Amino acid sequence: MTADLFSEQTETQVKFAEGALWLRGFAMPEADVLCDTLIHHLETHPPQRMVTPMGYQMSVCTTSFGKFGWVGTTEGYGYSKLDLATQQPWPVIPKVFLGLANRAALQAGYVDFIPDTCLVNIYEAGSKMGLHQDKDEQDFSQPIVSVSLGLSATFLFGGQNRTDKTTKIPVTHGDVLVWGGGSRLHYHGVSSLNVGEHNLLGERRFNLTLRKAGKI
Ligand code: MD3
Ligand code: FE
Repeated sequence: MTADLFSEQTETQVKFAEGALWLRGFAMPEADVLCDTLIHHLETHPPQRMVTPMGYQMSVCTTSFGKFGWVGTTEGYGYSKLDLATQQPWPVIPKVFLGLANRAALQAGYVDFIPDTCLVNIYEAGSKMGLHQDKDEQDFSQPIVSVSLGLSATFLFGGQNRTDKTTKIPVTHGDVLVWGGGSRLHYHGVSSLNVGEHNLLGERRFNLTLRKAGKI
């Protein structure tokens, strides 16, 4: 059973769980620059489909910026200082990403958020992300900032247990979500992306996930 509390929501700022804030359109002032930066970046850093510990390929393609990048191999999930495809360090997180993440976190009450990794998830029609927890980071007191660009998607936000009821959050181009505090370890996922065409990104959705993966 999935509640659909937010499909009628029009407020720009919605607290949907303890420590979690949905900032609708918060990234719109930077959205064109974010998209240009990402499209340019992907030319030299082709996104890859990571694998699950069971050896299944994910439907989402990923690449990263920062001191660390998120990787998935049959050895498990975690953070690597090197891009496994190129064996090179990841590129630095662009200042415009850092500024946006810091201001979004502050809006939710988290001061001085300085991410050390930015995961870029690329969804095409049919790509999805099953319910999971983000627990590869060292310090769960640090928030997570997620920026949605391109095609709209449905976030699924659950509870502390995989089988807890989920709430649907319809995220669109320019929306920012900040997660932390009491909901930092809640299960979440993304429903299968619908076919569509976005004027800046085409038939895709990009999601930036900015995190502090390392120690303080
Ligand atoms: C809820 N990515 O890469 S972050 C991921 O749209 C991931 O690609 C989402 O989940 C995506 O791990 C965007 C959504 C998110 C992140 C952390 C959370 C939701 C969360 C932590 C607690 C609760
Ligand atoms: Fe996640």
